[in-house]
Amino acid sequence: MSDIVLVQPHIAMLDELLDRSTLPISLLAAASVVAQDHQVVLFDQRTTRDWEGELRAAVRSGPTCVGITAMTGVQITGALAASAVVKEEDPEIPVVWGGPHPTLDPEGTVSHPLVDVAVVGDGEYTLEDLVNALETGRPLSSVKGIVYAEGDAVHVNPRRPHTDLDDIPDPPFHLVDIEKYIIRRRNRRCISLCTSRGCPYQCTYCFSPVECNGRWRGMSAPRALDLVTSAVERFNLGFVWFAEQNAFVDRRRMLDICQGFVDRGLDILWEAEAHVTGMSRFTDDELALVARAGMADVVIGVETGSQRIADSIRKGLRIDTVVPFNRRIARYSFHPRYCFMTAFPGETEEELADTVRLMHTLLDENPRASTTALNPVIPYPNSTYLAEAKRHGLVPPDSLEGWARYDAYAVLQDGLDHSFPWVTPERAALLRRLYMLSSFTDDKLDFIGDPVIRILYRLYRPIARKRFFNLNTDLMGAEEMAYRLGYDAKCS
Ligand code: B12
Ligand code: SF4
Repeated sequence: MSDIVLVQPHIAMLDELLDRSTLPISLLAAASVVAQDHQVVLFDQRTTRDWEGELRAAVRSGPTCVGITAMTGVQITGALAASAVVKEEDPEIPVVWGGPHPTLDPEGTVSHPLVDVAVVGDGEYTLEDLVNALETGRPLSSVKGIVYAEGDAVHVNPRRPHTDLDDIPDPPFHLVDIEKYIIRRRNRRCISLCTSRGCPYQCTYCFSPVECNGRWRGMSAPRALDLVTSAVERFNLGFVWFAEQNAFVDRRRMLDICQGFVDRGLDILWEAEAHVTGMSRFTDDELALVARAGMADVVIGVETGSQRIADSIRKGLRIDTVVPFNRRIARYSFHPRYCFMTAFPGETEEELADTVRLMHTLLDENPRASTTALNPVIPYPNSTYLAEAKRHGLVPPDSLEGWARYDAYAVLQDGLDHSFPWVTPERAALLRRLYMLSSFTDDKLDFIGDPVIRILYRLYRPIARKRFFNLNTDLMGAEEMAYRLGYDAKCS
């Protein structure tokens, strides 16, 4: 029998296309404290073939609670399916949700009849405290960092202070068969690790300002180095994917970590996330050290080519600095991947063209650069962007089932004009086509496992690139079909 059962929902977007699933790092982190003195079992809908049968059996054995993680969007569908299984087997077992969606909307989350408790923010000590309260009969009102339902009433407890990342144990990797989660990056064995959380910026559409209100925190450099070194040695890794929002906040710490990788002779490549403004503060020598220390990929949110939109979403970015920044970093060995979005209220055709032109310039001037697909921005619960969207007529979902349809792919499929009142049917059709073409403009889909599809994709790339950058979006029948097939594969 297990004391605590954890469930990682399906992340449908990538599951069907990737050979391997990403490590369920959120659940591993959440369980790191409680796993020290409790039996914990983790089911992953992506990798446990009969997750439902195994979950039913585990629930029948009477655990203290079942914990499930969820982001807004399709993960909620899998999270609800798992919650339903628990309640069918034993309605008395508390179902606890944590992660970005319950953190953004804890009250909405526990208003659902299948969810009892929402954990807000960091889970390590809150889960431990909650399990302890459930086991000893201590009232839930004493557990900081949760929102819970009692009959028709919803109780909102005070927030727990952010976890000191130097205090927490390493992720309890023994809860998973790690070989199932070793993905290939640059043909090296890779898992994700997390050494910092939060972000100092205040982008209106993002989860981070709601969760941490501009507060970034990281493990000390020595602790981060030890975590990485031990995971690299234990799992024979050649690549580490830092599941963090902004690695370039604390310059000294970042440089100490990089110097540590070099001094320890760690033969690893890695990926991190950055903001143009923060990364620009690094001198040439410092960026050279970052490259020497193995940074192979850096993900950078630019979002738009329009200064008006950048200001309206509080991106904290001067758009005219992006091209010089890209030129400057072009001399280093790392590959920047720039993120862009569309479908902002009031976005004009000229502003959309500015975005496409900026994407073109970035790709043109740095052969290592790539851009993400041109995703529509999604108004997340309780974000400032949602408040803005409401002023433009948006009626947000009022149930978990509704939020489950709130991700870029579902919204594109439903029709952007259907989801967002400020998007006309013509613009919705244009944005959907731009999204599809932008998926082909560089090597972003090179991870596709099927070699035939990969070759077709590479052959088509130059055509898509030309059409995208000329804003020539009249799709041919085959492209439309590829889009539909791609969509179905992502979401089935
Ligand atoms: C790595 C990452 C991914 C990875 C893997 C995620 C995974 N879970 O396996 C990949 C690349 C697959 C991914 C995909 C996407 N992601 Co992502 N991702 C991240 C990132 C950068 C780090 C997540 C992470 O691992 N953090 C480290 C862990 C330790 O922290 P954590 O997840 O917050 O977990 C802690 C607490 O939340 C809590 N907790 C979490 N779960 C649970 C469960 C229980 C029971 C308990 C008690 C506690 C608990 O305890 C943990 C420890 O303290 C975050 C940024 C961020 N701020 O989190 C975005 C983020 C989570 N992603 C986001 C988005 C939007 C996406 C995509 C939709 C993007 C897209 N358009 O494609 C996709 C969709 C996935 C899908 N369809 O479901 C948003 C989610 C916003 C939201 N409203 O939910 C975030 C917050 C980015 C952002 N700033 O907006 N992502
Ligand atoms: S810079 Fe990125 S992580 Fe930070 S608030 Fe903006 S979107 Fe969120």
